[in-house]
Amino acid sequence: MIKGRVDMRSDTVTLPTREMLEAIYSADMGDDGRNEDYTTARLETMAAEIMGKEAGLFVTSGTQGNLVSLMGWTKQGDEIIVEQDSHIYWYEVAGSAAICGLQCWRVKGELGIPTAEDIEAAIRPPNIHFPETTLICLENTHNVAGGTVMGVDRMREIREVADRHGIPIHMDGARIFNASAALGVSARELADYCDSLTFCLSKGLCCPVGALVVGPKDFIARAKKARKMVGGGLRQSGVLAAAGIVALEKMIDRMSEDHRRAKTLAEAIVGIDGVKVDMRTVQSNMVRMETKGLGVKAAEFTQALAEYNVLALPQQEYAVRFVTHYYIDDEDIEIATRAVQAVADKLRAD
Ligand code: TLP
Repeated sequence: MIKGRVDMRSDTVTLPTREMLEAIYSADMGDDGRNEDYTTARLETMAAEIMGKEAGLFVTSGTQGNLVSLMGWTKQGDEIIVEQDSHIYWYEVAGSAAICGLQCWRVKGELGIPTAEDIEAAIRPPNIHFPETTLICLENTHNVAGGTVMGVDRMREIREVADRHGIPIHMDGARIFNASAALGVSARELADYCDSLTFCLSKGLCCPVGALVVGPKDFIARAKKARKMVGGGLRQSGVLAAAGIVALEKMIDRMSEDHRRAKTLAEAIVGIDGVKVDMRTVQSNMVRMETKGLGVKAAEFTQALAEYNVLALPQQEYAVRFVTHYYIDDEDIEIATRAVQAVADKLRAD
């Protein structure tokens, strides 16, 4: 991290820890295309075990994980159900359409969390004119809604709908360990309600690159072939997987620390004149702040904030996102709070 800079744009800015770099240095490697990279194989097995699934697949990014999962479950011309503001719909370059040939049916959730009834209503009945609904996608935690968490009861209800209609569920669990920490249940319990799940190593877990897809063996075999098709076949990927193993062993249990700091920041800035934070959304490691009351767009606000060496993401026209992570400590939260206060004061004075 750049010294003196408080970077809260995303948890993707995290650097590998010293322990990860040491593990990378001594990693056992081979050609994964020949199933000879034993470090990658170990990471895939670990991921599958943690999530209680038959098999795992190492992929280069969360986006690639979601893409090969869609390819593994669907065929061209199908329809998939996603939440209205899901990452798959907004931020994955329409890979679902361009590469998989899918149409997304968007269901609006309350703070990003859809109801089982709304999902059921979106499933297409048999009709010669209709595409077939072949996948339900969930996102936990939900990025655009501000890191909101889908609880176990809702997941169970959606699972019941999926089972009634014989449709698999894929979870974009890029931040599943944040969801797990926020709910106080294991990631495995959350994964139990899904057929497949993607989770990221390169966000709160601090790895330089990588994500995992887990699910049933036959699905993982299809996803692996799809990964090859999109150019994601790997060679000495142990160089990355070694960091992933450290992440799964050492980084998962500290998520609630990030959540505590996000809450501290939210509570400190919500009282500032003109700053709006919907405290209901502060559930994990994100704080979503609205700038309308200050009379500026998010990008103008973050630009002013950067002058205080505090970086936040202008996520939508009037929404700024702060994300806590391993490299943000209590002092950084105080610095960020003072910077938000200073920018807000200045904007009001102008
Ligand atoms: N999200 C990134 C950017 O896309 C904005 C971020 O900084 O939050 N699912 C979810 C819910 C995500 O938030 C992300 C990344 C992904 C998938 C994609 O992961 P990557 O970036 O590894 O492709």
